[in-house]
Amino acid sequence: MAIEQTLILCKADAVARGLVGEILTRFERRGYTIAAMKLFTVDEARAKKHYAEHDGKPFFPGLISYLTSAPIVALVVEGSDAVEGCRSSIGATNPIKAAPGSIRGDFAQTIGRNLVHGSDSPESAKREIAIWFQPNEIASRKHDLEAWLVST
Ligand code: D4T
Repeated sequence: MAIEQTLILCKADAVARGLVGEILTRFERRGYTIAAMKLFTVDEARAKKHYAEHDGKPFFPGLISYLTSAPIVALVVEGSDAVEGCRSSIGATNPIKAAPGSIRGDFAQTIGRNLVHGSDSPESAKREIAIWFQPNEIASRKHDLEAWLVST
């Protein structure tokens, strides 16, 4: 068991559709804690930095205009193996393949409007968290979580 932090973005459609509370609830009910949270109007530079690995792909321009189209909510979510756990709560990238019960499986229809981002590895999480938050904006509860969570 490792206490990890992961970056979650409630993308433009999640905010516009009033689904931020629902999405937070999914993570909180699973026992993850929110270590940081901020509403952003995203500029193109930050969006391109976040999605740098996809630069040059056919869907890149659409992805950037989606992320910059309206306010988003960025979060640092913390908990045991939080990177993988949050990805499973979010569901497959293409909502049509996302299991019912996952966020995308319950609330999204298309890959171009898939509501939520979650970091795909601890290394990506570190890189992405630094794009969206200053270290002093993150309130880690790592020590409380370690005491509370029992590994087997
Ligand atoms: P994000 O990064 O938004 O959490 O999505 P995933 O981690 O699940 O998936 P990804 O990095 O492969 O894709 C990033 C982002 O690009 C959009 N996308 C992706 C798209 O519009 N068309 C495509 O063909 C692909 C592969 C959706 C998510």
